[in-house]
Amino acid sequence: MKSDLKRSVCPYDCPDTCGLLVEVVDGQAVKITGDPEHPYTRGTLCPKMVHYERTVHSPQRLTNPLLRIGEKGAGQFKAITWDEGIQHIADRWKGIVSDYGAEAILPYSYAGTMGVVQRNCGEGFFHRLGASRLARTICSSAKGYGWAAVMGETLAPHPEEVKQSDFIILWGTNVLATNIHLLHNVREAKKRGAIVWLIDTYENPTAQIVDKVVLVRPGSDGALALGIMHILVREGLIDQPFIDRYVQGFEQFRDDVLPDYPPDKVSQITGIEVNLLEELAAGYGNALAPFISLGSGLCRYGNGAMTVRTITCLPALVGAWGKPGGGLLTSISTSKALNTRRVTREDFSPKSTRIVNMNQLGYALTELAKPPIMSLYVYHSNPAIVAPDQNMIIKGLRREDLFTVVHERFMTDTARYADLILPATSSLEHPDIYRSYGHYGLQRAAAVIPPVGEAKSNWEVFQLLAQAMGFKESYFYQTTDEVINLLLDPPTPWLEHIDLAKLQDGRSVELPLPENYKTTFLTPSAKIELYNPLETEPLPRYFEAYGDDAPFYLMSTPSPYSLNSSFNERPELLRKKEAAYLQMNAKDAGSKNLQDGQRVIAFNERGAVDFILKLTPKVPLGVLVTEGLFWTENVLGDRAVNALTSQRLTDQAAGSTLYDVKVDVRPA
Ligand SMILES: Nc1nc2c(c(=O)[nH]1)N[C@H]1C(S)=C(S)[C@@H](COP(=O)(O)OP(=O)(O)OC[C@H]3O[C@@H](n4cnc5c(=O)[nH]c(N)nc54)[C@H](O)[C@@H]3O)O[C@H]1N2
Ligand SMILES: Nc1nc2c(c(=O)[nH]1)N[C@H]1C(S)=C(S)[C@@H](COP(=O)(O)OP(=O)(O)OC[C@H]3O[C@@H](n4cnc5c(=O)[nH]c(N)nc54)[C@H](O)[C@@H]3O)O[C@H]1N2
Ligand code: SF4
Ligand SMILES: [Mo]
Repeated sequence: MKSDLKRSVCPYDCPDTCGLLVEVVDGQAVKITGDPEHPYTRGTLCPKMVHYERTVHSPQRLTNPLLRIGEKGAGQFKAITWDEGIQHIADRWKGIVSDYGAEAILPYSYAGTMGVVQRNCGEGFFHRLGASRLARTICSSAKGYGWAAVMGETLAPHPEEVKQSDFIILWGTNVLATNIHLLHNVREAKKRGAIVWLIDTYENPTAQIVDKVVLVRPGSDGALALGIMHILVREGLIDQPFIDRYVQGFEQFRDDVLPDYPPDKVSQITGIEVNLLEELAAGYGNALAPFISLGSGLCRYGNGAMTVRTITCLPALVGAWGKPGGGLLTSISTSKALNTRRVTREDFSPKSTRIVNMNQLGYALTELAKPPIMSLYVYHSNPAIVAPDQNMIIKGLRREDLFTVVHERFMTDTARYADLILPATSSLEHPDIYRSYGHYGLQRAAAVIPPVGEAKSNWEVFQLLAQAMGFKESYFYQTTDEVINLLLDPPTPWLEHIDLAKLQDGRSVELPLPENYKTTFLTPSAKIELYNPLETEPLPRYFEAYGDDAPFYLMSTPSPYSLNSSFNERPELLRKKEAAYLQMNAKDAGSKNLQDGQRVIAFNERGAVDFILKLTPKVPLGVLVTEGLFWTENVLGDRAVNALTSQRLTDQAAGSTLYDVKVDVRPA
């Protein structure tokens, strides 16, 4: 038995983008370890990926194209060949295009793989087809918008910076589950004496490792940030020389906005005691190098973009950007390092086609007209579980006249509703190149094992579809490696200074950061824009989230043992998640006459979902928490948590409002 050790990259939607070493025996991946030579992740992996080979070679992998033979959603299929499958799709699509126009076809994809080619190559195909476009805003578009309203295209701080900070705020992020390598850096800072605060809506698992926890009323963080800044100004804890040199609009902000947010008023809005507010503001204002790690939870509200914009103003007031270890990290954007447009091929689009928001798939499938959606093509996403308003999505997927194709590795809830399923490769079976949104690494990965069964990669399927639809553009007839090369050549300014040989060899390379990048503000004014004249609200202010007419806010947050709806194929990880629990404060349970361990139903105007009640002091009054997304086969009832969430969008950037949801609870 010959054993080979090959390099690869974790393909999942996680900021860490770890380097992997894969032991391959006879074409099978037998062991996965972290790559100790990876400059940032240095050989450690999370509990999900230490046995990635169990996902790759899972007995549940889809290995053949499948055609529906039973009712929609019943999960009855027969195996067909790839030729039959592709021909069937092309025939149906040609009919739909001639009867309704190509906009009656809707692609749906998100982040099953983060590889730049496999993730984006479908866009070239669907632009050429003239299909409706998908606004891919389920995750954190509002966060990106809020950051950019203040900082423009300024580069995010390197995550190693946090090691030098003496005061760290983990704001709306459960790094123990979702960003473990940042947590390593936080721990190192802590060893050197840094004080760490967590600001969240409940004591999430990361609370165990911090010094102070602030529980904020869901959706009210904007008011909290304004309250902190009010105190900073009142106490003179601002960095006036930094402000004079680098900040636009401080005086207006100080005089027109901050007086409206005194501590007692902010305490009422946020539910945070005035003393704690004062302590937090004093700690932040007196720190030598305060650092904020800002998660996405708080951006998924009706006021999410404004909340992020407001928090992003904080480091400017204390001059944190000018100090090693200071600043604020939301996401790292290195999209400009690659020629991504050479893969997404906007230029193939015949005209500006209709845009459908991915958070409103339910409406799109049930209410959209002129033309209605007659075909849905889902790849590397599982909207029946991850997207809001599950009942409306399922109503749409049940439509007899909707032709649904799902390209997947597993029989997900979405795949069950397909008319035709195509088996997808895992990341070990196809080549790609990976950027990261948590560090500055770039890494190319080759396929390290042959495809499992008859699985094909996203790019290979779009090539077959292009051929069957009669597309002649040479773009569609290139190998995956040739497409990767399009991204790298001609080299963007960022790539001019990296070790290309190392990249081609499959090792991670760090994109170089310019000197003084933390005080080089890439905004129209070249300053940090507290006042932004291009915004309809030129100055940040607080307004309320949507909420619902129900008593409890519902947080549906990530679990360490799954990633969105991925990893539900792993029995040992499912066992660690135990069950779909609904965490509740004992006092709230008492007033509802509910007991620990009891089966309950959370409900609102959109749906009803069964949970097992778990009483815990970690959740404050008026808040409920469920950790992890489950496939429906692993929950108690027939619906999962997104039957409760809404299709409403954020204030800016058309993001999801997955946490801006209220429910009531009753015994099952
Ligand atoms: N209630 C609630 N809902 C949420 C969230 C939440 O916190 N609460 N989180 C939201 C967030 S932040 C996000 S980003 C979205 C994520 O939503 P998605 O991007 O849909 O993520 P996954 O659920 O991981 O589903 C990805 C699917 O892609 C498949 N896949 C993996 N690799 C490939 C491949 O190479 N090709 C193909 N064709 N398929 C592949 C996997 O098997 C998996 O079933 O979910 C959102 N939904
Ligand atoms: N293990 C694991 N890792 C993951 C994922 C996963 O599902 N599992 N998902 C991946 C994806 S797609 C993403 S986008 C990232 C997400 O990662 P992050 O953006 O870092 O956010 P999360 O860790 O999801 O934590 C969200 C936190 O926000 C809190 N929160 C909700 N509402 C509010 C509010 O109004 N105010 C405040 N202050 N806090 C609030 C929640 O309680 C929760 O603790 O993680 C990625 N990594
Ligand atoms: S999911 Fe995140 S932490 Fe886990 S191996 Fe992948 S990149 Fe690393
Ligand atoms: Mo996400």
